Amino acid sequence: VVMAFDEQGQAATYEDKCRICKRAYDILVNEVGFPPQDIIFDPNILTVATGIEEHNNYALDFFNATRWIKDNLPFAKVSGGVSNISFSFRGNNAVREAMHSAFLYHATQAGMDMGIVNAGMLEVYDKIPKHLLTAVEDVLLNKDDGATERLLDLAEEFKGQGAKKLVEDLSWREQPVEKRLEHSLLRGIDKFIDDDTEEALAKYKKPLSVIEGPLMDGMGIVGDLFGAGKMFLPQVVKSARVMKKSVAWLEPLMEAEREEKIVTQTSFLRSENSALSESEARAIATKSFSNGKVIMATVKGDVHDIGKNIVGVVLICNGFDVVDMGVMVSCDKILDAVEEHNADIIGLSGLITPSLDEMITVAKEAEKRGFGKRNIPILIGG
Ligand code: B12
Repeated sequence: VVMAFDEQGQAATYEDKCRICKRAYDILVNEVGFPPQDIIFDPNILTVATGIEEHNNYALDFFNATRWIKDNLPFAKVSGGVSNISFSFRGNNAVREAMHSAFLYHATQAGMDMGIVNAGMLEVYDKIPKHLLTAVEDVLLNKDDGATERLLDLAEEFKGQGAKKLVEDLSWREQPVEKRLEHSLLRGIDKFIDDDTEEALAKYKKPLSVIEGPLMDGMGIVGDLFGAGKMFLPQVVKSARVMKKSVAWLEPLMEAEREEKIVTQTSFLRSENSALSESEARAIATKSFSNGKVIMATVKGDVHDIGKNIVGVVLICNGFDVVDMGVMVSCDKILDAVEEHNADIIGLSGLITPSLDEMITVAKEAEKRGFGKRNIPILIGG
């Protein structure tokens, strides 16, 4: 990691950031033979809105220098310590969170690869109140001489808010259950998720309808914001945890639905044939409700499992026995499990592009092991 410093001190302006990073790059790559893809530049994120005029262009200088580094120093990465940007608003978390989020949004657009940021002090870009966002972006993009003054005035309105306030301001709890679920998913709040899931179940009747309805809708919004660079990885991790908690609350109910069917069928079988023992009848009933055994796994290299888990639950509800192998599962392990469990179906999940290649590998290896001749289908999804 190369910070943009030289014998004169730290680079503050666009020109100095570019010049020092270029100098370091040339020494590392051309003289030392260091691999350029292993260089991470930190071109200094410096505090804006300090009241000192020379500081007004600091954010813009960082964005522009990042763009220049990505265009001119091939393969090098860019990082930075984000919370520095908002130091002049210490004590005013609402403004700081908005500044961090807006800064990250513009910096990633410019090509910033990574950053050091307090995930607890990060607002969802699209959820920043519009007038605050305008004031923050006017400062970050140094729109005019009055930008700092306007943000300082506005900051008064937000004093004492921020991370703490999100938990304390419960006005969103007045909204319909779908909106509350969406809010919890977007903000990564798990405090009310069990209650809201229960309420949604009362409304939607079936657990699966809750998953496929409001929960999937909420995750769709999370995905869109993430894709647009308006939500950041730590926030999405929190959303994913909330989603998992909700699905975990619903899961036993779906299991219970299946168990009820098995119990009914078991007693029906025994009433038809009194020679059958309870366990024999149950085994037949279970089998009659089993459409086959599925080995489910997220393929090697991929950690996404929410979709796989949901599909697993849906399959169970539809009478399949599911062996869930988890995430990042190697080809060999998946295929060994098929043999060990004498499975009927392979289910592969993966959401990142390289997973598609990994799925092809699994399919080819499955063919080699003769699963094709045994008519074992491979379901892929993601
Ligand atoms: C949540 C999430 C994460 C979470 C995952 C948490 C978890 N435990 O799963 C975290 C934050 C960890 C994460 C990490 C990353 N993510 Co991510 N993530 C998402 C996000 C926002 C939602 C995925 C999700 O859960 N959706 C909800 C579920 C219910 O939907 P689903 O997965 O599509 O599943 C449905 C179907 O696809 C299908 N299905 C799924 N599996 C199967 C299997 C079978 C057999 C069948 C029949 C059907 C089926 O049925 C499901 C129900 O309908 C998506 C964006 C999006 N909207 O999809 C990005 C997304 C998938 N992630 C992405 C990326 C890039 C990453 C990272 C590489 C980011 C990074 N730079 O580190 C890492 C990946 C690390 C790795 N090695 O895997 C990209 C992938 C882009 C690409 N083309 O490769 C996406 C598309 C976001 C984006 N637009 O950039 N991510």
